[in-house]
Amino acid sequence: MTVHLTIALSKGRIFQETLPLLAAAGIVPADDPETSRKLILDTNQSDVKLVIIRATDVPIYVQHGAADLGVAGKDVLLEHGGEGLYEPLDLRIARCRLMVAGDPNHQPRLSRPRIATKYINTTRRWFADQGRQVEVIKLYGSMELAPLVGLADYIVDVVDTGNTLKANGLAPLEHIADISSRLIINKAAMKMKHARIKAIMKQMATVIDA
Ligand code: PRT
Ligand code: MG
Repeated sequence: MTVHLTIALSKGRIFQETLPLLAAAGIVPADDPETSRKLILDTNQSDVKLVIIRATDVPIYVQHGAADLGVAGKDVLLEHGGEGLYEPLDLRIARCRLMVAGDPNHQPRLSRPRIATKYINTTRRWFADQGRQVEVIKLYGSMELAPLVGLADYIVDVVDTGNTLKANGLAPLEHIADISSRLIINKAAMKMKHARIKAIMKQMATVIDA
């Protein structure tokens, strides 16, 4: 019996850095999502296809079984909450840090400092756990702009080299979490397609440890 597998990936750094891991599992995409407009990509294996979606949508597709497997940043998984998912493998790719950042010389408003972020759940939790009262403002991108125009006192965002913060006169202030991408698996698929998924995980693990 052939087991069909759908793997959810976002294009950009996650797709690029997942390619060698897929290759280790014998899976090679038939198209390049950077140039193709297709949202479903065939692979060299007739029973495996890839769906190319926004990074924040990957856990949602896997949670609902629209994809069996996916690759998502821990930042995205912390924010999603992980419901309906197994997260068995740290792929150690697309690494960065989730940080509170701001202008180190800025005097925050005295009442509730405003934090702009796309990670509203993680941000609320971070400040609430420390008993700090803040107002969280949801943004969808370009968080670094918010402190420059007075929209927020601080931001919460992922930082890699720190060059983006620096170019905007901002600095990392508090370290919330180390981030890397994880293999995520739909809970029902893990049961129904166990042998196939276990084999892929094992083959991926050989290149992660190397
Ligand atoms: O771009 P889009 O809005 O579609 O979604 P996305 O930004 O969530 O996707 P993508 O592909 O950019 O990021 C996917 C995942 O890569 C994230 O969920 C993180 O887990 C991981 N990752 C690793 C990063 C970075 N490094 C990173 N540097 N994601 C984003 N950045 C951005 C950051 O937001 C900031 O704007 O790059 C800028 C900072 O980089 P430095 O090097 O200047 O510090
Ligand atoms: Mg991006």
